[in-house]
Amino acid sequence: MRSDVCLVQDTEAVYYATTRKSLIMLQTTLLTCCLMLVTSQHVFINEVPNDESIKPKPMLYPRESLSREIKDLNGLWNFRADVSPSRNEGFVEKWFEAPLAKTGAVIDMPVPSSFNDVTQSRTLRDFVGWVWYDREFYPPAGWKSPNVRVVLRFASAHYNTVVWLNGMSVMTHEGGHLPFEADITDSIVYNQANRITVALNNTLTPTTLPPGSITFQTDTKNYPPGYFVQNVQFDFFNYAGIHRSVQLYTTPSVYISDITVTTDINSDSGVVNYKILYGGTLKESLKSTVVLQDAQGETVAESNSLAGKFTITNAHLWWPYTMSEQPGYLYTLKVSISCASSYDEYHLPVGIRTVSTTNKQFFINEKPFYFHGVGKHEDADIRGKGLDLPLIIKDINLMKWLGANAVRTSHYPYSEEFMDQCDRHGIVVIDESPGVGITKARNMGNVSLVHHLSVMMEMYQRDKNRPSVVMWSVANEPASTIPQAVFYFGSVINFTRSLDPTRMVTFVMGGGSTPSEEKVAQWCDVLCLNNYFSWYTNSGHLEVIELQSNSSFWEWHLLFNKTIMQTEYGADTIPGLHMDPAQMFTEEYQCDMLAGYHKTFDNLRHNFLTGELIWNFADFMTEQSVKRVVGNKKGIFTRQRQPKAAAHLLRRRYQQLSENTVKY
Ligand code: GCB
Repeated sequence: MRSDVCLVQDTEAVYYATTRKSLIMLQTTLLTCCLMLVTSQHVFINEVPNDESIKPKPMLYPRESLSREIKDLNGLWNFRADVSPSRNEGFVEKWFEAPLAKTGAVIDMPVPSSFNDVTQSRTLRDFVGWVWYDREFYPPAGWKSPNVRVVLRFASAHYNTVVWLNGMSVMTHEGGHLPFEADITDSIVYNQANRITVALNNTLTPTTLPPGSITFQTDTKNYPPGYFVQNVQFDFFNYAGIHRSVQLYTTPSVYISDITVTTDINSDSGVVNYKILYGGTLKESLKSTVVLQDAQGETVAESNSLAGKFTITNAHLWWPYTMSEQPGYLYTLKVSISCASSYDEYHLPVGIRTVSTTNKQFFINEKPFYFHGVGKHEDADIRGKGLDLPLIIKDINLMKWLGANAVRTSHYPYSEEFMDQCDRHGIVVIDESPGVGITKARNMGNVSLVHHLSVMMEMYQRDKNRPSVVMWSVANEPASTIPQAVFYFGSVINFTRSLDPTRMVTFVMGGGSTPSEEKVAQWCDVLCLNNYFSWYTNSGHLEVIELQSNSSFWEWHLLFNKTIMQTEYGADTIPGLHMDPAQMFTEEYQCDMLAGYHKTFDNLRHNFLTGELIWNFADFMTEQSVKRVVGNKKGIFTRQRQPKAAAHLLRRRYQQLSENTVKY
């Protein structure tokens, strides 16, 4: 056994390891079959492989209604890191069988939060391996009914998670940033405390998303016993923990399991296509009501059918906030289903809008849309990547203060609460997968590919009904010029497009990509470019920016004949550091660098440039390295969300762009 494997393998044993192993074998076989079907150079996986991990797992966001209750399990949980050399003690000693406090010392750990920065322990900050959480809860007595279904949901936990209820395994999940849940109706016990135990492992391997690796050192002259490091292939701290809410929610036994909405425009009318699925065992005939209400609660369309199409005359379209005095307009789709024994009701916000591109522009509702916004991170002092509602609201307010109309969820899907805000405020989202750092051929094998497809499926399931999401980004800065990238990314892009033909699909290219060597860009709707002229190349030479960015844009456009977006540009800046003439790392340099790029943007935005996103909205934490001074400092805001000089410069620009935008 490779020694790194034990960091991600549990010994409960065999259960998890074998399940994963057989899954991987099945995946490999399926992919081999798909590969054998390849008849021409560019044929990829055209349909969803018949694989459990890639099958749609409908998962409606928990919402209270007449028929649904929610019980929050956020708060302080018991916590212990398994610091044993193998990191496997918890599984060997079956910590899930008893309260954690009985098998060793525990500390209080807030949920949601990353665990890394809440204590003074360097070991915990940099910990790699299994950590354990547990807590108890009492299920409300009213839930004890044959007609109540109880679901345990984690909105996200990073990275591999195993969950037990009262010592029984109820679910496992691979990957951070996306929700997972299990029906625990039959495992929950009434009139007594129930215990949830969670084991969570942050180890990244060549086949995780994002990928990583572990280096072990056995040279005892230079390294302490058991020394190993986690290598990451991306530029942010690998925060871990139960990052988003843990909730119990109920549905009736026959329940609405999924709703898919797509929208269209037909001259002045808005079109809402919907499809509703239900779960549970139906013994009698099912009645359904589907009502579309406007923002005032007036019914504008209704039906008794589980799938259909509403045409709304003089519809209020969903507009980005820079394009309308009434942006982010949301209707509500009120769905109810009933049979003799059961009634369920779910309310889904719906925005009517269309998205399209040409080789020069991006369109929302058939009107040109120019993205001027930010690339971000979910990142803050103390809680790391843990969900933080005050921070989300502050960030949305700062984005509007700036005049930013768009955000890329670099480099993973952000919380549902953040996405809700974008829907409501009319902030346009490029929804990016955790496919960051796919930089080596060994990250593009079959196991990686199947996992990537399954992540795209989970993202699509979670965000498919959000009007703010206009484009899926399947990856950030992968090695898209190597031969393996052709099948890998061709498949991921094709698969994503087949899931969702109503939105655009792209991936983001790094500064190292050259148009003539690029192998994946041909399948993107928008060419997304990251580059750092005068920073990583020609450092300190602001005079090259305009020329180099202009030449690069033209070269890409002429070769691929597609519209282009600048998805990253920026300079590390220590707040309060000043120099005139400007030098790298000063506030002046950041301003001058941005201004250099802006000249090119202004020359090309009436041509084929479709947007500009600053890197980064705020300073963020990274691994320690000689290139980073306590994190990446390319924020135009500090990590505490205070403006650097560049925030004011960008605000003037974005506000001006907003004022000059036609309103509908
Ligand atoms: C990039 C990456 C981003 C980094 C950034 C930088 O190209 O996409 O994750 O943080 O450069 O600051 O180096």
